[in-house]
Amino acid sequence: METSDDGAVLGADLSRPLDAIFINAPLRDYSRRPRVNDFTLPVLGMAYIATYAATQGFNVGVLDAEALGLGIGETHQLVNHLGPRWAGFNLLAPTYEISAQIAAGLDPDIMVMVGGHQAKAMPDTVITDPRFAALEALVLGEGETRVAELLRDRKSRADLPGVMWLDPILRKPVTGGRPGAGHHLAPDVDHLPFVDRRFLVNDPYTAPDGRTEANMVGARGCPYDCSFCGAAVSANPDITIRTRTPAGIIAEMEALHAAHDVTAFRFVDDLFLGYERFIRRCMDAFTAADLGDRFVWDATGRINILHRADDALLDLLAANGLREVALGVESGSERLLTYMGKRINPAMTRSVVDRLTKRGISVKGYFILGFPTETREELAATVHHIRELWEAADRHPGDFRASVFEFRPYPGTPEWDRLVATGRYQPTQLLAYTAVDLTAGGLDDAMRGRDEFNFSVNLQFGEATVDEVRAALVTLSREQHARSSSRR
Ligand code: B12
Ligand code: SF4
Repeated sequence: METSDDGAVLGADLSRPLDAIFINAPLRDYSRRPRVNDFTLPVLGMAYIATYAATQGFNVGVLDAEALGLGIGETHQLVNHLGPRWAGFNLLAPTYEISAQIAAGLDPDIMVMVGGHQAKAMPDTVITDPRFAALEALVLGEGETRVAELLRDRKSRADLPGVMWLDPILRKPVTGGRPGAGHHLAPDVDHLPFVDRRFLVNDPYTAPDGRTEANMVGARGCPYDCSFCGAAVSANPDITIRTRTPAGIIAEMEALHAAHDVTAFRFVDDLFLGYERFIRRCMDAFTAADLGDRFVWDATGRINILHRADDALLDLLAANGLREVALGVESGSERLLTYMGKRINPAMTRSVVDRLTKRGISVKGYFILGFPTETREELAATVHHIRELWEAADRHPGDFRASVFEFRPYPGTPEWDRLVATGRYQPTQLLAYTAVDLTAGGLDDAMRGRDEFNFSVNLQFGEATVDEVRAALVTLSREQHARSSSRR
């Protein structure tokens, strides 16, 4: 396998006809304002699909236009130049517009397939969008096995569950599926091949501390229903929640270590440390494999679950190499946390951060500012909460990092439905995501690394104005940046 001449399409053999290129759209048109952050997480979902398709004999590649900082024109020209049979898109709500513009620039004889959260949330809108005129298949949910079937034969879409297209005569969306094909909706995560890293721009990569790191998926789906979240259970009725066997997870870690000398791993799942029985099973296996002596790893978790965990379990997580756990703290207001359906409160968070950082486990907390119904006082409570969590961590070996976002609505989520039901917002307004430059044209060091996350629908959802929300976001991000720089 090779990359294309300019190295943009990864994993495909360009000397043979291409079956498919999977395109991750850029978040904005980088030909207008260049990308200023230099790191982004890998597109594991597309790499899973490409890996599986390659094992079925197809010649496929991945074009991660976000990671490469490509413009819209550059992206479709590159695909047209290579002329694959299919082009595939992972549609996320904020990248829908740009994906559609790329699709509109493709040669009409390249067949298009789409998947991802936005495809699932608004399938009819996507299918009838004239820019997706070449769309042959919209795949709801996890794509590995259905994509391979489509590459084998476009007509298989009639047999596949959760695959939609536009009836050419009636001009109406149609859904395929025959009895007995349900297994396609939840591929067996223990039998999928390990992600072939040749499809990824930046994984494994060398971290500033010199370690080689890789990202992994250990579980799929989340049983919680946080009102804002694209991964919320009610927004993903198709997903069967599954965890991989600890033995399979360890085997992938060992394979990455053997092939690339990876010693740090990051589980980017919706929720990895999601329930106690799984955590215990996994930690028993990690202990038996002596992972804590050789590797470190980061994972997503839940405050309520870690709050219930006893000290011995937290000790075991630390001993097994848990370096940083990412937690959705979201707000310092108990009322707002209840409104979001978080099932946590600020006192629980304080206790969990204290108990983890005491053991040398760092915490990355995610926060949302400007949430619907948030009062100015509640916004101030969140700012205060972040500061007290910083102070708590200052007393301990583990660190606390705050990652702060402006609220954005995603279709399909409970919060989206609640906003639309107020009658105050039209879906088109809620979908009008625009990139916001908080980096002063790339000069502000503190905001540069987070540029990809600074986009907004520019609507006021709580009591504070959009400008007030952004001012708080910039203040907190700068403080965080200063703290991180001084700890290095
Ligand atoms: C890692 C991650 C990233 C990475 C990689 C993103 C990527 N494009 O793959 C980075 C950091 C780059 C990222 C960026 C963003 N992300 Co993100 N990200 C995630 C995270 C945590 C895990 C994704 C993952 O690897 N999952 C595991 C794999 C196996 O699943 P998957 O990616 O969903 O892929 C499967 C299916 O979706 C489908 N599929 C995927 N692509 C395709 C393509 C075709 C053709 C087909 C048929 C099927 C198909 O098959 C795959 C295999 O089963 C998710 C959380 C989540 N629930 O997924 C959020 C999530 C997907 N991200 C989200 C968002 C909003 C973004 C950003 C727009 C946010 C931002 N900047 O603030 C940007 C988009 C930039 C971009 N163009 O990539 C939202 C999406 C919400 C929504 N309704 O759109 C999620 C759900 C987070 C959340 N909880 O709200 N993200
Ligand atoms: S915020 Fe986290 S816990 Fe809540 S639904 Fe999303 S992934 Fe699950």
